[in-house]
Amino acid sequence: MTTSNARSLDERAAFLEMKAREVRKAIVEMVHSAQSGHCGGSLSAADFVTALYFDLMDIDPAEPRKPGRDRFVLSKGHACPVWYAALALRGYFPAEELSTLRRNDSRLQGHPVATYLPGIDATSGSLGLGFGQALGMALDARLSGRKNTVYAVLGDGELNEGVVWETAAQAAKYRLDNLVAVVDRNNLQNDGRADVIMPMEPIDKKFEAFNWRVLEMDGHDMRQVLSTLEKARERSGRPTCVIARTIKGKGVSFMEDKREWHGKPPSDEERRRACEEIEGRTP
Ligand SMILES: Cc1ncc(C[n+]2csc(CCOP(=O)(O)OP(=O)(O)O)c2C)c(N)n1
Ligand SMILES: [Mg+2]
Repeated sequence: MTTSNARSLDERAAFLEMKAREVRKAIVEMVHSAQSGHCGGSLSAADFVTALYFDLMDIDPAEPRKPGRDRFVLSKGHACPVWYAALALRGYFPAEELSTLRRNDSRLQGHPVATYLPGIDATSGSLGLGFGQALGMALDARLSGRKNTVYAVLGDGELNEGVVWETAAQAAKYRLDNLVAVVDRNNLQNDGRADVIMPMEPIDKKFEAFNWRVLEMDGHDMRQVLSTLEKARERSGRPTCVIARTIKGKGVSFMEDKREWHGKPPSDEERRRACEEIEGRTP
């Protein structure tokens, strides 16, 4: 199931595209059953999160705390439906539990809590703070002589948080080339266009100025996602930022690039239409 370089890039991408459809469907179903939660930023991240969990990361769902495992931190914690979907479909916990999202007694809270679910190493939701935890994990790996890679997923609105740049400076100071930040560049946050609320461009030049290596990819082209993230984990002497150009709500036409789908649950009818589209049953 995990990385197999014997398979061609096309074969791996085709498998991951199928898995990403399952992840997207689970996101829509889970937010529908909770009648609360974040579809837009989960769907924009679905392709690269799927590639990490079903191909690239060195992880073992049977041993979630295996020493030396790669680490994943969803710094934009509100998008946890994509994380819960990937973890469940990868075998960390039963998929039936996804329908308990956001219930008081559920392990699947509206933002991820580290001690609640196997596979979740960092609590997040307050934007900016997950990235700092990822930095700590990368520094710990370095000091302990472990070879694992730490991936942190950030939203583009999240880049407004000052602590993101404190973390960026620290990571460069320690030359943490085991740290990969993936920025989900969907150009929307909850209240509107990310570029309007707080212009952050040029994002690539900003990270470069902080002494990071910067890569870019189309975050919905699975072949590019695979090859770019493979490059990102190669040690380069500097931390790596991957700017993933994405579309918020990707995969469900009526949610795509629409601000209101940041945190709106689908109705019964919208759920039905969304799942049909994801399964490819509508033209
Ligand atoms: C420190 C902090 N401030 C505000 C919020 C409220 N909030 C939740 S999501 C969000 C917008 C995030 O936008 P972005 O990072 O672009 O995420 P995405 O578009 O991927 O959903 C905000 C402001 C928060 N969670 N944490
Ligand atoms: Mg965004």
